[in-house]
Amino acid sequence: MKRILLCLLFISQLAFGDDGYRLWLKYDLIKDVPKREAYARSVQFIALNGTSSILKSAADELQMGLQGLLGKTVPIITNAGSRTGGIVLSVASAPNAGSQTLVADGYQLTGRKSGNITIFGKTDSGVLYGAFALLRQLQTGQSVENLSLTSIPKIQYRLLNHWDNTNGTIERGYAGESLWKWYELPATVDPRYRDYARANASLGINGTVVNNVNASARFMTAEYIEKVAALANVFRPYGIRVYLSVYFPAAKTIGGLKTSDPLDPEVRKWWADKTREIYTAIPDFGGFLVKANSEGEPGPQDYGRTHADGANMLAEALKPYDGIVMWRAFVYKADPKADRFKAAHEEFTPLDGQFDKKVIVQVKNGPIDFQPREPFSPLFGNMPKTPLSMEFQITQEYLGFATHWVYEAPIFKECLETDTYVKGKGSTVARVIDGSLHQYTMTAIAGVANTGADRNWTGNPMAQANWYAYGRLAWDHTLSSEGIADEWIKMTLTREPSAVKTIKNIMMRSREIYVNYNTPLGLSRPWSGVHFAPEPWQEKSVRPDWTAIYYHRADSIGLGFDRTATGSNALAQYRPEVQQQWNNPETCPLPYLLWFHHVPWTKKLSTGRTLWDELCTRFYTGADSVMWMQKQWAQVKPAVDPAIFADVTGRLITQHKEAIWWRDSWVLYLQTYSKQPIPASLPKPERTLEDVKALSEIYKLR
Ligand code: BDP
Repeated sequence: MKRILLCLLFISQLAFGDDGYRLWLKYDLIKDVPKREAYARSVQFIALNGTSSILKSAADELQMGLQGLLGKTVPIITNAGSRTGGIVLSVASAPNAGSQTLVADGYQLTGRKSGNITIFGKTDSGVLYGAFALLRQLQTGQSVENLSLTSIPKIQYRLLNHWDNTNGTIERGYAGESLWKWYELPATVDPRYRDYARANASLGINGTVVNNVNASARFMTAEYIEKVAALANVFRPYGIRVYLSVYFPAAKTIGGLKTSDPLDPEVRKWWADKTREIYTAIPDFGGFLVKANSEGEPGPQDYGRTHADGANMLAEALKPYDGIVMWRAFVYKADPKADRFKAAHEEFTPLDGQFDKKVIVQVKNGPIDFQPREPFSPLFGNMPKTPLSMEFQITQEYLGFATHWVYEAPIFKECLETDTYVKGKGSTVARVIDGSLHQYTMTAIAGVANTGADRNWTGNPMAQANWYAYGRLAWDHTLSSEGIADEWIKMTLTREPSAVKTIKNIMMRSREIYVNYNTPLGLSRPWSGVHFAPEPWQEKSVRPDWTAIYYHRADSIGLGFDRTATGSNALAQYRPEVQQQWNNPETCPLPYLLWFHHVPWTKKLSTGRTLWDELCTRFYTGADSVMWMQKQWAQVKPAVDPAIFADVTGRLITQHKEAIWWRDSWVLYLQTYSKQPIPASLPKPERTLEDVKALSEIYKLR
């Protein structure tokens, strides 16, 4: 009877399938027996000579990983002595690190057939990252004999930003409630926090901002500091520091002061005291992230002070500690005549050189707001005296939430690899943020997290790849999107070569497909609301730059935002070489065309089609390509877990339906201006403009 029950339990687990919880740290048994045996010979012990909690995490992770991958318990010993055939963890520089000397959190893996595999790190964290790198070698089926691998992070602060609220909701979160159970903390510490830390450490992420940039002052109260300290205790052994988003007027709202003017001595004292209180509870606290005078959030300008005044006040409070201020540049005023594109540059470049050494200005990748495709922010390269950090969005606010499959590495790479030309050719955005262009004293990168309490962390299992890709690029922006996808697929989904190839192909094309049915040719859609339903017709809002028509500027003549000298002249914020690429509508690359030009409907483009025909073609091709994704995905069925397969299959059905919805909405709406027929080769939408409008209205209902 007992046997039957056990059997049933096993079968039901099989039927249940992979729930995605283990992310890319699955550590499933390596099926290739000769390979597994070869690995097993090289890793007969783990020598840990040290007691730090981070080194212990490294040894524990290796032991757990090897148990799963090789099916054997590898003992942790304190000293390898003359033994060979094991893994040695060593906090030291490798004897012959070659051309790359180990710095910061870098690691080096060395191994010889007859000796040991040594994981060198200059810091304990370096060893931890090396341990994960070694596991990655095994997980992706690479040899560990004659190992010689050195890797050094190009950016110093590699953070996730969580837009999580005290009530458990996540702003722009699509994977369930917040991971942080504020009501239970600090007494109850969910074991999941540790798995969160492991996943991040496996990528080299070393900091996390736990609360929303639209911050609650509650995080500055003793009650919440204690809760955050409990999280910090879990993250510390994984080399992850916690940071907090700041509600700028906290000195007034919870401190009881009459003002929150950053130049007021009492306000400054309040922040200094508050910071001391935080450091007493969290000795390795990372610092503050601030959204001020942005989208209705209060800030120093309420007192006639500048962003630099506000940031420097917090920097002063942090002076006795090893903490930093990350001051966001995401600002734009509700001015109907202004171009939101220009706002951050106008506001921040005059302040270059005025920020304290502890301040880094955090800039979104594009000048507007995480659009499916945006030109790079013109702030990059234009603040040589102020360290700038990059803010990417991993959560798919404008990318179809958790239903649409969009692999984001190409979005991140596209921005990082763009040339700003500020110091001649080769002055890429990546070189701005890794500090090499202006010799910044501090470098940072942030990704707005896509995690939530859903069992599989990210809602759509394929969105795990975006967390993964962000982390890998934060460590080393020279890695390729394709290489990262390859690793992730092998660690997470399958190692069957043709399935790996098929999935990688879908991933690599997914972003362009999305752009085609959503915002082709440089359209954008940062209008107000939930950022999901198409609403290109939206023309009323509390502010003009929260309407759709503000961005696409459709009229009887054409479409697009003229940002050349005849329009807002936002292009002037870029170097002449960049302007040259974009300021001529004849030569402007099509992906950026409508970002910079108001183009007549009948204008012939480089494709040989008119603007109108090209738009229609892209909307239709994009929507049809989701069917291609479906067909490709169907082919990998035998190679991936059945639960994951079914989950993604379902999401692709929804994605296709919604892609058609986006296509129809744009085409039917723009047609009221273009007055052109849909090209004969394309089928007509099966519904009217009224139908799609009604559909979008549903999304506004409570
Ligand atoms: C926008 C989001 C909004 C954020 C804001 C920000 O729609 O929820 O608060 O950015 O980054 O993309 O501050």
